[in-house]
Amino acid sequence: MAELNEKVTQEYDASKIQVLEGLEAVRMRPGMYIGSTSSSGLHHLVYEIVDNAIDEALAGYCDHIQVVIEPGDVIKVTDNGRGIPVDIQEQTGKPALEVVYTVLHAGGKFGAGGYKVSGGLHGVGASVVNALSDWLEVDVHKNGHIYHMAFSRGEKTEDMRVIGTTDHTGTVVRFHPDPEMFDDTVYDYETLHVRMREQAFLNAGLRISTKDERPGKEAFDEMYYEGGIREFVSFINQNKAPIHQDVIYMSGDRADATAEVALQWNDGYNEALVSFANNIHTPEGGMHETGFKTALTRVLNAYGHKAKILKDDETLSGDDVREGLTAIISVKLTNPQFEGQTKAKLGNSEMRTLVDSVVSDKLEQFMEENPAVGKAVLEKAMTASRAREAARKARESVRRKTGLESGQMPDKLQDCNERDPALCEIYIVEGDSAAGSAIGGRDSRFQAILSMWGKMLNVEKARADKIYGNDKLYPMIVALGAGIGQEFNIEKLRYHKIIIMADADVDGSHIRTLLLTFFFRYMRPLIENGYVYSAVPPLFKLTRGKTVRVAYSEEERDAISAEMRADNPNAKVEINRFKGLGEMDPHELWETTMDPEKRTLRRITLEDAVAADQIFTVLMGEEVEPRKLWIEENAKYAVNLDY
Ligand code: 1YM
Repeated sequence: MAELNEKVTQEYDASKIQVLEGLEAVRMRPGMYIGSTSSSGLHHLVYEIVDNAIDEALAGYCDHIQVVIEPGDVIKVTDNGRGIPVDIQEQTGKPALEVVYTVLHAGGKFGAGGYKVSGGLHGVGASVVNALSDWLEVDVHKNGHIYHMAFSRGEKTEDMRVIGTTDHTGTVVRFHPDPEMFDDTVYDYETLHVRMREQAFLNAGLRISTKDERPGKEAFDEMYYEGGIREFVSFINQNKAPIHQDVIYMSGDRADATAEVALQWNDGYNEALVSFANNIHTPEGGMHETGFKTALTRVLNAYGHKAKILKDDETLSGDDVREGLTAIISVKLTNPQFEGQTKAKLGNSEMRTLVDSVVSDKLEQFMEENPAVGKAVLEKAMTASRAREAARKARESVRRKTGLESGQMPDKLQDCNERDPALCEIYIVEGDSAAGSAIGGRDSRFQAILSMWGKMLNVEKARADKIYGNDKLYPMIVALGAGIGQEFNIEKLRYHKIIIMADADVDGSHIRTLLLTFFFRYMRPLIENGYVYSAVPPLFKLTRGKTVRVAYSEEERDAISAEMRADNPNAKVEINRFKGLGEMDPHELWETTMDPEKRTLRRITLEDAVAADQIFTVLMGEEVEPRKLWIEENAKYAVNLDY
């Protein structure tokens, strides 16, 4: 950050703000600007405001940002930067503050000579938050005065005026999301906390605090990481066993960009490579990741040969050298080009060259200076290489034995008639009696049932060669039809809805977590494409005379019970708790859990692969202590996999 900041010397000038288009567009199509109007869009509002504060930190003027959820789901963001400019902008005759909050795409970011580096996601910004808030107010502390201004739904409601004096500088923004625009306006503290923690890791030396002031939900966290992404790597590896003590850190820059890489290998089998461009997560990778991967493989092979750890004819693949690797790549550049379906891939080819040269120079040097680490890393990669070869052989033999390529389906699958994957669903059901009800109740035209039985293999603890040959997983791999791991091909997937149907108890939660771990590790595109769901069976059955209704939560149970007694408060409503799926008859199961007209499905998403990796590792990994702690903290079977 520091090297880059020094280059940002040009001072703000109100004339640099450009005027683009109107805010009605934002209210008409909110999804275009914040992705969606669901929970993710709601949280996005906060990130937009915070991004402006982080830009101020990147420019070197701010070192503390506070994010508070006030009672009533009001968000307050405070920074100690210079304060948004309040002088009159020539072009519009209005204070810059007003323009920033009422004109779409206004901001120093867009004209030449503004920030050299900017985080703001695809440049939306403060005015979008105003457009989508039923009220928003800003206090700017600057020149010894507090300037105040208020807005609503994109419009100004109070002119800028001085409301007091101050001894410091900074910006305070408070807003309430517009209930007309969002499905739900309740904020999730943990979501904000995790995101702010990530930003604190990415901006070494920036202090960010989060606070929940809502009654009954009080919380406070302060994040400050002197070591930046080094500490990010340690954090991700905290419940894993590193094979070398210190995180390896490398950085370098060119005229208009910087690149930083931090990495550490652990004794596990998974790769956790997380990349960012201008503090924006790039889950689809891009040029910076490509540069990293190519250089890493090349450097380790070259070092291995030079140090005579590898024989002349031995070469390690990229997958071999990345087994058990946790790495963060963070680049900051002037003109990021975001590409791909979700604009989550970095397209600037100069970043490939930059990251490649940083890793080539620095990693080679590191290995030369730390031969013990070099040896440990290479030995691990060589073991990975041998295991991969064993897995390939196992896969081939399984293929020959069971006719994977013949298209023959497993016995445990009751398939549907439809052949178009977009219309097909597969229910993965635990236990024979539940599977029996599901087979009896389903609509066999488009619903297939796969029954699973017994304890499934814990994939976190197994290597690929075991997984291919596993008798529990194998029928599922064949039924889904798309292969696994490196060979996974989503085009071949036979169902676009994969529905995990398990009881709402500890065992059900266990099987769900196991299945999701498996999908996460070996069929991740299933989750990324939103094809995985969890069925939501009812918890209660309410009977009054001949009327039977079901409820999916305690609140719903109470509401329905009251409703059923509306005409006669003394009427008796019998309430029973469903013990499990196996207890329901086929008709009941269809009516409550499988009928597309009536059922509820929870889509499993992977918004935060880092968080997912953590939960899976803690719940499934070798280390027992963190798992115990996690379970204690998270009570009963509240595995919230819906993040
Ligand atoms: C809690 C949210 O928005 N802080 C903030 C925003 C700006 C500045 C400082 C700022 C920028 C510049 C000069 C400059 C913004 N200014 C603009 C614009 N916190 C928060 N803090 N002086 C102050 O860009 O040169 C947009 S954001 F466009 F007016 F410059």
